[in-house]
Amino acid sequence: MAEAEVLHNIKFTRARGNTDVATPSTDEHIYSNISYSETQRPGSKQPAASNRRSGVTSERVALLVLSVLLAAAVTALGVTLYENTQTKKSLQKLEDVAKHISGILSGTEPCKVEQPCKPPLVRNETCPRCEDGWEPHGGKCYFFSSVKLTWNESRTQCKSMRGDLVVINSREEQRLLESKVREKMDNFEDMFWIGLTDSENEGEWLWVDDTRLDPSLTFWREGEPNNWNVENPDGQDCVRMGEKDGPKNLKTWFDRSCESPQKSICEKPEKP
Ligand SMILES: [Ca+2]
Ligand SMILES: [Ca+2]
Repeated sequence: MAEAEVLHNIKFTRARGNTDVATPSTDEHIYSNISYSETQRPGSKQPAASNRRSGVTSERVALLVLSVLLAAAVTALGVTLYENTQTKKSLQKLEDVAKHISGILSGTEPCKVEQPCKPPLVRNETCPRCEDGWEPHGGKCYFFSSVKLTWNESRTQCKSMRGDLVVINSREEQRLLESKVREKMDNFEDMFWIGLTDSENEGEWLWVDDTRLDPSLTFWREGEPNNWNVENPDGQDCVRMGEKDGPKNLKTWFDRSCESPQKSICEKPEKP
């Protein structure tokens, strides 16, 4: 708002003469012109100043709100950074544990006395005693060979590593091997030799340790063994196992021509 100059006449009155005299006195009037800007008029409303104050107040409120928001953002950022740091620490610990376990299993890292290995990796609070490449379980070491050989060649390979083709003595052992083989198979035909054969007498199944197959502990696939002789006139006298995508009912044994190249499972006891 533009300033407006205002002119005001103000009258001052002064009594003339001696106040002790009874004659009436004559008042002397003095006028004075006083001018001032409307905006400076004492007691007048000052909308411009009020607007400025209002503007300043709004700016302060906005500043206060921004400060609160900034403080909240900084706090949230701090919490996020803290949580990220904790997560990274946890992941690092897990990674260290995984490396330690991997080192123990591969034999590159000795098992420390003050840090005994824990179940289910080992039994009796001791470290696994399998060589590099062998997988421990239940006091035994297993080697899953990816080289495809005849049944006899596979057995020779196992023996060269002071083991033999695997003998399955329990349902629990079959469950373990079925699970391991399922992971390692590339397709439904990609099976593994086990140490079971009827090459001596047809239908008389013997393990490589010369024990007879327990009829209550067999895991033949439906329709097996069938001694199918179209592929080989000698029939099928050796056993391979594996199921890639089929039912998980443990029934994964197939008799097969011993001359057919297959992968294989070797077994030997843990080191004393
Ligand atoms: Ca047979
Ligand atoms: Ca068969």
